Amino acid sequence: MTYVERVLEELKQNNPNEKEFHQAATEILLTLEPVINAHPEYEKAALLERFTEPERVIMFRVPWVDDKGNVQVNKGYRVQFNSAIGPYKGGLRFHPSVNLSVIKFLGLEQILKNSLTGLPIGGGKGGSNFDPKGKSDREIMAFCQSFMTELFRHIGADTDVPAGDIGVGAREVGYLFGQYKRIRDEHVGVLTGRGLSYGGSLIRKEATGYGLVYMTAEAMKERGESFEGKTTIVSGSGNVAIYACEKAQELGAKVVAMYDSNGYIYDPNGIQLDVVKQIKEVERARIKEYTNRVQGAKYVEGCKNIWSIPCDVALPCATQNEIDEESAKLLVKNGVKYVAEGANMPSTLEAIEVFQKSEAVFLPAKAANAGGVATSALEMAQSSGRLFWSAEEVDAKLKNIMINIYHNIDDAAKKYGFDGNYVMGANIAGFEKVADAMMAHGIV
Ligand code: NDP
Ligand code: 2IT
Repeated sequence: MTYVERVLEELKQNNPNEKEFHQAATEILLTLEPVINAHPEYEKAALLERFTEPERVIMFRVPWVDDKGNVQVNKGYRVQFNSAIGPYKGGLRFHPSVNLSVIKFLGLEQILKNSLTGLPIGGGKGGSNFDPKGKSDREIMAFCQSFMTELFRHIGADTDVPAGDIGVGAREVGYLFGQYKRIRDEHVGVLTGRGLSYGGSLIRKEATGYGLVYMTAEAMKERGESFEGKTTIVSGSGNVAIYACEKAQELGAKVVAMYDSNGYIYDPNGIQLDVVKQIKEVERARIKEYTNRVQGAKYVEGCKNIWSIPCDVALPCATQNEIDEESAKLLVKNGVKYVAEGANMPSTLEAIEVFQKSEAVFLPAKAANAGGVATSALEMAQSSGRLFWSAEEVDAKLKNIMINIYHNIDDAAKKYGFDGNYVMGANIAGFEKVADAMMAHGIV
């Protein structure tokens, strides 16, 4: 048994029932073998054992009162995974499926993603099993205030800087920030994704989706191609999906399908994004509504069959494991050329294997969706410097970062003899910097 295999085995034994965490750790650790073999000192320093164990896990009770006067109790989490290269950084997810395993998988991914951005940010993630769907603004506020009343003591602009993720957008970040400021009496960059009137950055809202498309466009350019005329599927219809769709359309793609957790819309004439924005961002309604407003579009109950629609480009932007082996095989059979992950871990391990064995270019989440957190780091830079950059400035920096990440992961894959294997390239390129910093810090 190799060092990597032993650590993975022990991780599974020591963290039973954390299936998402096991999945992310398996994907990462097994690809690090070449780096580990080149550095025997890592095993002596128990580097991988430390890398896969969060520095700190915070779990807390979140009590709040709903509109009927009933007391509700949710679970709150913050996993401060790794601060070797910078303060903990990563989003908060509010979704009923959130548990410790989900937050740990996201936190582990975040360490390497943040490293890939080239900016000084460590890895963390948090959230709650609270379900924002169907709640009034007052209920959302009550929940966010209670959540922050515990979280505030663990975070700080130089310690740990949360942001949004599923179920946490501008509204939630606003309530969370308001409560932090009230308790601490400090107007600082303790959260990113803030509103533009109180310290946020232009382009942060668009950054993950735009960044995903910038990287995919670079991969296309390297192959003498572009988005122009490419039939594209964007799953989800939240923050990442909407702005991935916007940028892909701007570059000439024909986006034909999107979904929410109830079902998908198929519009052979190309999705009208202003209609989706109105339904999702303004009305917070269901995507099904699209067919009442746009002629020729159809709605199909259930999400999975979206991947049976033939496409050139697949951009999964909803949630983990939304593409399983069967869906991956269908996509490949129908001739998909590019799969770029906007969501975190949207492909199962089996699906990744199918893509890797195919002709398709596969850009893994921790590289392809790094534009969001990279722009969060740009927001942190603006906060500390008391600056406000123009949209053009931030967008240019974002694009540059995404192009750099693409070439870094491409180079790392080539360096170890795995040309075109971007899963390997991303894991290795992200890990090298974190490993170097951890070794420099001694046994901590
Ligand atoms: P949003 O809450 O804005 O949107 C999530 C979208 O995904 C919604 O359309 C939602 O549908 C759908 N969805 C969520 N859970 C499921 C599910 N179990 N099955 C089917 N559809 C589902 O979140 P974001 O757009 O911010 O996040 C999307 C993904 O991108 C996540 O994986 C997140 O971790 C990742 N990500 C986000 C970043 C960011 O900056 N926001 C940065 C990098 C990655 P419904 O409304 O019905 O729930
Ligand atoms: O998964 C992610 O990278 C995010 N949800 C964004 C995190 C951030 O701190 O901007």
